[in-house]
Amino acid sequence: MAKATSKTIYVLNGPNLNLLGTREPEKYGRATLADVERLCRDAGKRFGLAVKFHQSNHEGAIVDWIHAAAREQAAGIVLNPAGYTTTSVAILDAILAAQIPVVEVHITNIHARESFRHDSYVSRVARAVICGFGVDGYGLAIRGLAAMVGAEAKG
Ligand code: CA2
Repeated sequence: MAKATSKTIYVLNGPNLNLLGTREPEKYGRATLADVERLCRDAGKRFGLAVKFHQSNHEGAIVDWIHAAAREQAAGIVLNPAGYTTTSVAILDAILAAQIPVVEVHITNIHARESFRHDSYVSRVARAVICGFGVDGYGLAIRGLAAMVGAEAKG
């Protein structure tokens, strides 16, 4: 894979993920979103990648950040679309337009949960999908994205 010129990745989080660590720990674990941000920045650093980390409860904000990532020619996006996973054609269209690699992440194994969580619009256009590893999935996604774009581990 050719090296990406950009050294920035976006990590985008959908609705209700601001509640991480404060509710339903049996499902989503005890790490907070601030812990996830730290984990992502540390993982990015290992590959010389700066991380722009965002969360929103609003679909349009996520679409806007995908556009921003594309405009800035970011190396890629790690995206947990949360409740928009199975509903958002707008996010699917934004990913198609962006033409940069997207790795979809879910904290839980969505395929072992209710059937309405299974059919992800994002998976149709994502370069890779990770689910069921808890918040460690974010680190795995960044490692995978780094390999995809030819970012080498530092040190
Ligand atoms: O497993 C995931 O990461 C999900 O994307 C999480 C979404 C869910 O709708 C998807 O099916 C799978 C829900 C995010 C809600 O986050 C909360 C975190 C803590 C407490 C309550 C909700």
